[in-house]
Amino acid sequence: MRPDLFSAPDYYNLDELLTDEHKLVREAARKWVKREVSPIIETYAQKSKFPKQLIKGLSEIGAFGPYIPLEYGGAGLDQISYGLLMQEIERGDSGIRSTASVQSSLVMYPIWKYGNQEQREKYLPKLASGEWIGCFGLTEPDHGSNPSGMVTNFKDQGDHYLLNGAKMWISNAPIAQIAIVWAKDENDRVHGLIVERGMAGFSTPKTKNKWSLRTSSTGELIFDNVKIPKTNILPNKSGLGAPLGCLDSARYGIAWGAIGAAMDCYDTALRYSQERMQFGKPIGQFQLQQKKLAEMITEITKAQLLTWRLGVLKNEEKATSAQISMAKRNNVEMAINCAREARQILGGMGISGEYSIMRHAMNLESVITYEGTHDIHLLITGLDITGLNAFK
Ligand code: TGC
Ligand code: FAD
Repeated sequence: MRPDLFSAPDYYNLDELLTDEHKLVREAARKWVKREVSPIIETYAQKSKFPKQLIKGLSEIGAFGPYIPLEYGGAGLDQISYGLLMQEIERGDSGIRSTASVQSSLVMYPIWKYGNQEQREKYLPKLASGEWIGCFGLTEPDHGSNPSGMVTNFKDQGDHYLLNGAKMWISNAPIAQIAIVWAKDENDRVHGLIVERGMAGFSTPKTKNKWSLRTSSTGELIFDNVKIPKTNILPNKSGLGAPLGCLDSARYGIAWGAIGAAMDCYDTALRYSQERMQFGKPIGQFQLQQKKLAEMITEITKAQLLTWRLGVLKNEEKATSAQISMAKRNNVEMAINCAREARQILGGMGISGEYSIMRHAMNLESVITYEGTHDIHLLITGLDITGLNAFK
């Protein structure tokens, strides 16, 4: 891959809305991505391998538990800093952002919010430092968009629970020490269980042959009569609202992350359009290419404004789930469209691993599907504005 010359677009001077702390956090992440991610990421994507050596750096820039309090090893930052971290990491690669999203919002968050003090002290510092990696099991082979239908279940055996079932499409599963697993009790109530690698009957086969998110390790979670100590249930919240609450936090991070991928595509295409000569002119001088670039920066700017405002609402604890859905849906589609247009501006070079664009385009096909598909988020907005539920 070519040297990383990224220069971030900020067409509406949004930097003026950020605090010094926000800018410091972003700058540290941006430098880390340029130094550690960009030089190696194409090779790992081609090999479909997770670059484990990045775990330490992710922890050091605060990407494991950005908003988790310092006392548990988190970075104690606000929601805008969390968003900026996801933006910068996904500017490098969506798969690496996925690793950080899952660790922070889908593993540390439920332990922090729904766990007891003992669980927080046992797991959070190890997850924040990257000593342990976690994963989150909600999706099942027959229940993706409708997790309420899940069949994974546990039975009370007196001194322990017995867990059976399977989860699929689970990010980080093959490399995780712990899994937050959502399963039904004998009364059909959903609970979160902390399942640890090494428990008899628990396995995590790797998902092979992905054309997307190739730097993220994806797998299944199989539970065959796994004995779960009773101390491993998350005691402070149950029902489907518990996993969906974690998704709110992760979807918010993805809304920011997608902007990062779009900014990288735009910046690459802009530079290429100024350098690539055809018909004796830089291709950026042709109206058709200017239209693509002008529309890209317009959509990126709108997404930046939407997401910054969402961050303010999140900091004030006023952001609704439906507002988060709107931002996830809008920004990921915006990023896919930017990747597609940028790829065309680069002509044949657009499909080459010399540049990041095709990798972003392929990654974003997962991002538009996971954490609630594009259609599901539209229906969440539809429900919110009409009061009529398309899911029931
Ligand atoms: P519904 O009856 O609407 O709700 C059930 C209960 O949940 C509450 N709730 C929420 N709570 C918090 N946050 C939200 N966003 C919530 N949405 C709903 C709701 O109030 C209710 O509570 P209660 O107390 O009344 O029981 O549920 P439904 O069965 O009709 O389904 C609604 C639907 C379709 C919107 C929802 O299930 C959904 O979002 N489906 C999409 C599934 C999804 O997003 N899966 C993601 C899996 S994890 C993943 O993809 C990780 S990828 C990570 C990476 O690599 O980066
Ligand atoms: P389905 O639910 O079968 O949907 C198929 C199509 O039908 C979609 O277009 C959908 O929009 C549409 N559809 C479904 N219901 C409706 C409806 N009511 N109205 C209109 N259209 C509808 N899950 C986890 O739990 N943890 C993870 O870490 C995780 N990581 C992932 C990583 C990757 C790379 C991928 C690809 C997925 C991951 N997922 C994870 C799973 C992801 O959340 C699901 O793929 C997603 O929720 C969609 O479920 P599904 O694939 O079963 O599709």
